[in-house]
Parts: sequence; structure tokens; C-alpha cells
Amino acid sequence: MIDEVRDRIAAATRIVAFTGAGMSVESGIPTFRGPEGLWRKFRAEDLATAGAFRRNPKLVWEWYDSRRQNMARSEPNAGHIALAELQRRKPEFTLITQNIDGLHDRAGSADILKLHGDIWVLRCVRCGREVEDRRVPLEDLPPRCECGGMLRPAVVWFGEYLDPGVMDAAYRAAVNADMFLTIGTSAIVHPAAGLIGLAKEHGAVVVEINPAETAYSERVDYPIRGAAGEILPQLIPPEE
Ligand code: BJW
Ligand code: ZN
Repeated sequence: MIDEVRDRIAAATRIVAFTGAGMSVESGIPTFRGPEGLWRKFRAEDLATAGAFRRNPKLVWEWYDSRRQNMARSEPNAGHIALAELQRRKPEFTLITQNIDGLHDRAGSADILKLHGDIWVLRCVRCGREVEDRRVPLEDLPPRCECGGMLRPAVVWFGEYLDPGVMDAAYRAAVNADMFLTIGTSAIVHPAAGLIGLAKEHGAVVVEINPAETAYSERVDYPIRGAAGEILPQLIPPEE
């Protein structure tokens, strides 16, 4: 199956790569779901909400700060690097990620559609100002804006809307794709996961790269069971 998919990628033009937390596992960043996804006995679903932040901003910030520290120590893996290389070969390539860790940027990918925001950007809950802040660890939690308001991570929590401009661009890329790679996502969080079915309905060949089955496995054309950092370099080999 790997050889066939490699040839199809080489022949495709409008390729979309859609990535989730599994993309960064080999960089040392845990996924959300499964036994590794717990942080101090809290589930992501209990922490990644505006309600949790209102009730206990310090607790939610401690979670984000500990993740920022881990992400700052991590490096892009061979999978991130292969996707950046694919973009250099294919002018109509689009990278859509659910990840907030910044590893695609650091691997050299451009024009990334970040559906769930960016952990390195902070937004004031009072005046809305956004600032990039890469300090780890942050000194005082929660961090404060110049206006005195609390800063929050500029990420998308459950029950919050995704940026409509980013989502529109993602829908357009999915509808127009001839090849759609879904990589390292459990495909249960919407509206992001809906992109896979949308691409399929509009004629894309769908490839899934994941060591485990997902909510979409039965509907994809090529389910490849394996780790992103091992499979992607095989699908996107160095050019002769
Ligand atoms: C590997 C690997 C290796 C391991 N290589 N792979 C329709 C139906 C039902 C519910 C809804 C619906 N539409 C909307 C909802 C509600 C909700 C939702 O989807 N809930 C579901 C849980 C059911 N969605 C929302 O609330 C969204 N907003 C919205 O809909 O707004 C409209 C609205 C407004 C008001 C009221 C109602 C609706 C927003 C969703 C935001 C998600 N945010 C998070 C946190 C971001 C910030 C942060 O990081 O802290 O985004 S949650 C978390 O899940 C994060 C991820 O991006 C997202 C997806 O997770 P992902 O990436 O798939 O990770 P995992 O852990 O699930 O899977 C990892 C995979 O990797 C596994 O499959 C492994 O096997 C694999 N793997 N090693 C390759 N080496
Ligand atoms: Zn402010």
C-alpha cells in the first residue's frame, strides 16, 4: 500500500495534509485522548473550556504552561519535515492543522491553517489584544495584559467558534483537493473532523496515517497503520 500511495502523491496536485496530535507524538508531545492524555487526573475536555478558565484560570494556565515548557523542549520530527518538503514540491499544497504546538512552523511549513489557534499567542479577555509570548515558564499565572485584564492562550476551546476565515480556507482546500492526507487525529472533534468527509464527498483520495483505527477509518481509501514520523518520509522520499 505504501508504494501505491507514494505514486499517487507524486501524481497529485492539490494535496491537503490535515494533522492532529499524533503528528507530534514522536517529538515527545502527548495526545489528548488515551491514557497518556491525562494531566494531574484532569481530562482535556475538563480543562479546554472557557468555563474552566472562568472558574479557575490559574489551574488552566498551569496546564498550558506545563505544555508550553514541554513543547519548547521539543523538535519537529521526520514527519513534520516531510510535509514541509512536500509543500516545496507542490505549489497547490495546503496544510491544515489542529495542533497549537508550532512544530509545523519550525519544520518550515508556510501558510498553515491553524484551526485551533496557537499556544504561543496570548489574548486579553478584556481588550482582545493579541501578543506573541514565547517565554517558558511564564512568571505569574495567569499572565496579565497592559490593560490589567487576564491573558488567555489564543487557542480554541470546546464550545468556541473557529476563526471563520481560517475555517473557510480549510473548507475550500478540502473541497478542491485531489488527495487528502489525514494524519495523527482521532477525527472526533468537530467541525475540524468534518473536513475528511467533505474532501471524500468532493472526490479526493483519502489516506489515513495513524497507528490506530479512527472514527473515519472505514471511509478512507488507504488506511495506513503506522507512525507519522515513520510513514511520511516513505511516502515523500527525497527526489533523485
Ligand atoms: C498517532 C501517533 C503517531 C498516536 N503518528 N498518529 C458535532 C458532533 C458532536 C459534537 C460537536 C459537533 N460539532 C461541534 C461539537 C462540539 C465540540 C466537539 O467536537 N466535541 C467532540 C468531543 C464530540 N466542538 C467544539 O466545541 C468546537 N467548536 C464548535 O463547534 O463551535 C460551534 C459551537 C459553539 C457553541 C456551542 C456549540 C458549538 C471547538 C473544538 C475545539 C477543540 N479544542 C481542542 C483544544 C485546543 C487547545 C489545546 O490544545 O489545549 O483541540 S480539544 C483537542 O482535540 C485539541 C485537538 O486539536 C482536538 C483534536 O484532537 P486530535 O488532534 O485528534 O488528538 P487525539 O488525542 O484525539 O488523537 C490523537 C491520534 O493520534 C490518535 O488517533 C492516535 O492513535 C494517533 N497517534 N501516535 C500518528 N506516532
Ligand atoms: Zn487587555
